[in-house]
Amino acid sequence: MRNFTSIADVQDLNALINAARSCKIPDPQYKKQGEGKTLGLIFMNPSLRTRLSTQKAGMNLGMNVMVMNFSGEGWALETKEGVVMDGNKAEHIIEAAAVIGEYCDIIGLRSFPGLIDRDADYSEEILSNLIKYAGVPVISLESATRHPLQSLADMLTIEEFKVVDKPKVVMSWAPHPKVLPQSVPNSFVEWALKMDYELVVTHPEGYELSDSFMTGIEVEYDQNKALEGADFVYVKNWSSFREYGKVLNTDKKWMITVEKLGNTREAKVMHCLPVRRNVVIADDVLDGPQSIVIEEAGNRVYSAQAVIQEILKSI
Ligand code: AN0
Ligand code: CP
Repeated sequence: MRNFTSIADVQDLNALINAARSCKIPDPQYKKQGEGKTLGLIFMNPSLRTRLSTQKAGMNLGMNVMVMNFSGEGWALETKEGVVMDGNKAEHIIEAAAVIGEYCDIIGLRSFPGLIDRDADYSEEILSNLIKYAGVPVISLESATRHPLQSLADMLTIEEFKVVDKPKVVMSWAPHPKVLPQSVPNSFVEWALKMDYELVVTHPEGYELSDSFMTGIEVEYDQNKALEGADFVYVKNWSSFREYGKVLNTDKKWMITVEKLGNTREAKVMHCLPVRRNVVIADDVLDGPQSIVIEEAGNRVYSAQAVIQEILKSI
């Protein structure tokens, strides 16, 4: 593996999940795998889990890790080619990417969508320019359209907690006051589709994800019906793809509560975090025995470690 930006970069998904699982068993060999190599983590947006878990994964592999918060601390970046840079953007990504590539052996990038121009977001301008000009492998730390490290941790978590061979996994939209990316749900269905799961997506009308992610996936607009018999409920808000970047619905009835879980098979509840309590998921669910959100976040270290290990093999 050279870059890790989507499931398409993964040759053997089961092997990668097993590698992540193995990373949980301490092994002195790990520290040697990244010795002398530098991991640079570039954040255009805030982060808790991705920043700390990927940094920890690099440290577990004996790497030097540098983290830079670009927004506020870096120069304002131009990404369009051929422009006259007489506005307020001080540096072009052509130079910035190449320079970061001089200092790092692997680069991680977090770059959220602007959620205004759908075509620009879905063309993954920043991520693809970084890959083009950095000259070293690039890992997505959540891009405009995907969050593959999260999805890998999610698959690992489902594999660890499932009690039937083919669990029913329901991805449910939930309300949120802010405009959020489609990256996490896009990515989740892209990965879950490759697993042996019964996958159902539920959301209000108007929240259909892009066809390019949803082809072949069952949508049930009735949340209660979708939740029937679920083994896992993957909760997430996203903004509308069709009416791009708009909040169309804030109906509190979509919040995940203990009552809603009543017709599931004692479903485990997942969320990538950060989660707004009593807006997205009720307190009694998050504080109750069905929530596995902390274990899920814990798995972020091992999913990042397995991906970095795989990339280190190629450099
Ligand atoms: C981000 C999102 O929804 O994509 C990051 C989640 C990992 N969430 C928020 O901005 C609240
Ligand atoms: N789940 C996740 O990626 O969290 P952060 O945004 O805090 O990194």
